[in-house]
Amino acid sequence: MTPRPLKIGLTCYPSVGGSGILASELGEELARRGHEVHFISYEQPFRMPVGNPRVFFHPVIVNSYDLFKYPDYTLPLSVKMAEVSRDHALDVLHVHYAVPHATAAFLACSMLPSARRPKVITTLHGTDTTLLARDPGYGPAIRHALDHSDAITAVSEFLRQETLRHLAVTRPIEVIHNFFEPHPPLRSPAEVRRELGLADGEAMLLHLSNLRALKRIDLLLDTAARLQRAGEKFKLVILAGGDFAPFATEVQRLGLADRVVVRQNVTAIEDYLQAADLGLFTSETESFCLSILELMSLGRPSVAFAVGGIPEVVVAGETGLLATPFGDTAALAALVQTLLRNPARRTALGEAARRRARELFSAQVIVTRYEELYGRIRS
Ligand code: GMT
Repeated sequence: MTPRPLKIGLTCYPSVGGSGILASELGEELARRGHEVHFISYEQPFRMPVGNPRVFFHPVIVNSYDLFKYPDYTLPLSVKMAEVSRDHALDVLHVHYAVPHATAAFLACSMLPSARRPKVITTLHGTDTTLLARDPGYGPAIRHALDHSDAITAVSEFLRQETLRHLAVTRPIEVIHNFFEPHPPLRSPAEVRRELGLADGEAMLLHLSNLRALKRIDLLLDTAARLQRAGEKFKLVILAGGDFAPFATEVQRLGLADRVVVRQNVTAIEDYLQAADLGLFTSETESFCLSILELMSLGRPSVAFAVGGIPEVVVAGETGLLATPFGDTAALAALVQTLLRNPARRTALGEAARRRARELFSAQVIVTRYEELYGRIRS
């Protein structure tokens, strides 16, 4: 039976980060399925669908006051969440990344008469519990907000376990993995490779991230330097969701200036995913690693360290290659080399990755699970 269309509020960080991207893609898919979607954030989310009559954006205005040393976002966010819930009769408020969204949802609901309260779902994405939940200044507030959510989901089993380890939450945590639904690329691989200055026979290694400290860009560059010393022909293309300038000196020092190509805040990522030969990631932890899934969806395998939830996404040796222990860039570079030298293996891993992405991490599978969850908590 087709569920009746719902009015759904989605709250996330708008900047380039996996949780905001996931929320944006979820909004797009929910709208496609006939639901009315209301994004609430301080800026329009980076990949929020535009021009869809069922998608709305409600900005949170944060004023600055001399009397505060630190600006506060949680209160204006909660007021906006209450306002949108009331004015649009939201059925569900689905918040992405617990801090501060789950607390803001709790406050918003407290401001509404009980008949007007939407059901609250908190989706945990990673550092909201692996890092912030361990901070005594955040932990109790996060646990309180989770205990008052109508449902909690985590994007991997790893994250579910970590959350239970760091926070004694009383509600069950359901694992609903991330999904990715690629848009058709706008340019051919040849056009993209030309734009990036790739010569014939040069492999394209692709890294996508927000460049935060835990992405370990130092190890990424070290791996590239090892491949260069080994005589491999490649360019490392970095789609950066943050400022790459702090790494420019290291690129020069390692003699990688001709090898590293950086593009900032790219939206048509499918063009680059399709042009890539393989993905390369050096994070010290990831609850999931949406970027690896993005590559898998276009049939491209990745090489990464076997940390956090990455082994739930990548079946080592079947849909990508994973190195251990974390930090062993010699091992990581060796795995990259095996794929650079064996295009047939690369293609086989990539095709298996594409199948796995479609079978386990597609919108069809995952968005349906969110819809079922919305239906369950409302009944
Ligand atoms: O938790 C974070 O570090 C932020 C978050 C983000 O917004 O990018 O990243 C997490 O959420 C993504 C989407 O669910 C996951 O793919 C990332 O693995 C995860 N990052 C970490 O766990 C470090």
